[in-house]
Amino acid sequence: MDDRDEADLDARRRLPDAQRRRAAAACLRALLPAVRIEAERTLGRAESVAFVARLELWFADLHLPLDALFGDRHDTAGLAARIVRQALAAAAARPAALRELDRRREVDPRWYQHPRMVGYVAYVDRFAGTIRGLHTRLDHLAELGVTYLHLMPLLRPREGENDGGYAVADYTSVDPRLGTMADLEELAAALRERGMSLCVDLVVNHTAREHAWAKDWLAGRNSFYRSFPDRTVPDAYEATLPDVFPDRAPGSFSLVDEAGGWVWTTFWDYQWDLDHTNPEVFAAMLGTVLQLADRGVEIVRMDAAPFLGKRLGTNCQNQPEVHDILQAMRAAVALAAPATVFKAEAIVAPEDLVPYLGGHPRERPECELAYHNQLMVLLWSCLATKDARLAVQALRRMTSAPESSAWATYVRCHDDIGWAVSDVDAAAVGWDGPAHRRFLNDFYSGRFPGSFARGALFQENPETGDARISGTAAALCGLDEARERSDAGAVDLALRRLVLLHAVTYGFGGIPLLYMGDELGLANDESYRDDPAKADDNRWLHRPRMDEAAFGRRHDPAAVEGRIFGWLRCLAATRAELLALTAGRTSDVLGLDDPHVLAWRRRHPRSGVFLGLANMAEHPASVDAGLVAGLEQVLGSDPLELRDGRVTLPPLSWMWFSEP
Ligand code: OTU
Repeated sequence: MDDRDEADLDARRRLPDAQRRRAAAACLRALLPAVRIEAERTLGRAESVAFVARLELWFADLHLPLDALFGDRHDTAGLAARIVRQALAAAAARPAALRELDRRREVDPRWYQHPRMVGYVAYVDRFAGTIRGLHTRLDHLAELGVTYLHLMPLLRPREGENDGGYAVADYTSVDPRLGTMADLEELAAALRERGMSLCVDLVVNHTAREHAWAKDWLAGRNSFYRSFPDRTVPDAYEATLPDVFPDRAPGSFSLVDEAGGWVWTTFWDYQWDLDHTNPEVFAAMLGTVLQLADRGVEIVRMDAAPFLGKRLGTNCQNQPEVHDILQAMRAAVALAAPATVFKAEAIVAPEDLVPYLGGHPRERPECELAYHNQLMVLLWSCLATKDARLAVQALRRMTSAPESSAWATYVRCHDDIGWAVSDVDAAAVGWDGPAHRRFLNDFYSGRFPGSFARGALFQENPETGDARISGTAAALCGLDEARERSDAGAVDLALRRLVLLHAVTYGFGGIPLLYMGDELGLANDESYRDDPAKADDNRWLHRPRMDEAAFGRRHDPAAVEGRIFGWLRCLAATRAELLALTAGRTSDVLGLDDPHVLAWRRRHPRSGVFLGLANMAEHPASVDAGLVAGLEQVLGSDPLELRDGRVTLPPLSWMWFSEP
């Protein structure tokens, strides 16, 4: 971007909206007659009517961001016309079964907000060996009430180290170790049969350096990446760039070779950042999404979304370009495959998060879903401090997300936990932000005296003292430690913690994502150390293989696995019946007189109030009985007990209430 006039980057974004919309409308008028004819020819009468209706609805949402991104150097009208034709071709190639799905989704466009939604996240190989093998796991998913399956990256990665598949060498084929595109298509169809939606990653920020685009770029045949002949520009950017992997991949640039210069590598050195200021990159990535959508992928997880735009003097995250790219992509995909929704993977500060859901001063369609990493981090903070104050403070301060969106709520995922606790929130409860984050690392790595957790520090930065945490949910909840000591009381506490966290994510109003293995309390997996392609990355600690013996005990109410599994089934089944858990409306987090209790309330015009209570302390807590007046308990770790005008909450207990 150093060759562009940085001062002008926002010139088009600053124009009055009305003026930008008029330009888009004029462009659409010019385009429509020809597209009408082409659409009718390729799609037939009925489908073409729908396509044109979508075009009229979405065109401004495509044109505005394209113009902001590329308008200073490219002809926006020409570009928009090209993207529309790309979408039309994808619409024409869309299989009949997916067109039927489009119809259903157009009737019920907020399908992803239904309380029946429950997600499951798994590595294909670690869960089921291969994509075909997954068919034998569908009953398991159905038992857990799963309606959404996120398979970790499965497109063909580079050989050797590949960051768990996030270094893609070919977006058009599946990792041959896992199966084929045909297998994926078949799986998507089998999932649809059972009312489950397939979610797949789009690694949009970077490709593997072995990708054909990178090879062509090296040969001078495209300009998909950028390189810098010496350290001048990289140094200028790095002055304000935080390190994502400071421990094993410091810096954000890597040397291609003496002649090739330095290329942008936010993550590992074999992951080359694409140059998203080039419209050809946009079109190529769009092609990838459309292709996946036409195979039956319904949810596209936009990996590392915050990093798509780079501006000198910033941390190069959450820049305006990022939102323009996602919005333009959103509009283009809506034209071709309206059943598809986007999920933003933006693990950023709370104030930067809501824009990914389209929550800007003027709302714009962007991603329907985004990870609620605040809730995740705060829940772990609650368990360590045995107190809910910070969570109450931070959740109350969050801006609400657009009504059309849904949070993906989760306890654990395949990544480390980064302590995105804001200094402002910490200060508001009388804590020091950096000191609290240090405490959390000490606590979850097990070095804090009395800690029950068995995590490991990830990417410790000796310069800043920052670190993140790896480890399975069970290990972080104390189960590994308790089992090692064969301490039945400690096992009970660990299970209470694990179920408590899930009771919040399942009851918070969003799509709860269950991470494979957590339904059985799987332990840390140390075996990654023996594999040279994994040994450098301790996130593999919490990416275990499905343990068949543990799996076999899932229905045994006396076994640890059976106890967890039973609760998760109950949470999903109960949730499905509670209209107030429809995503989209904000949960009101309540300020109570007992600092140990996290309480949240949701309302739905058709079903009234839902109330959730969670006692984070390891001793009893209580709340005013008035809170539950007129409500009935629908689920809970313990039965409701009223004493002296208070609801008593046993240690680490949780309860769900609803209007009868
Ligand atoms: C994502 O995570 C993936 O979830 C990781 O597994 C990948 O390694 C990475 O992208 C590269 O593809 O920094 O520590 O705000 O938090 O994109 C993990 C988003 C990461 C980042 C996120 C990234």
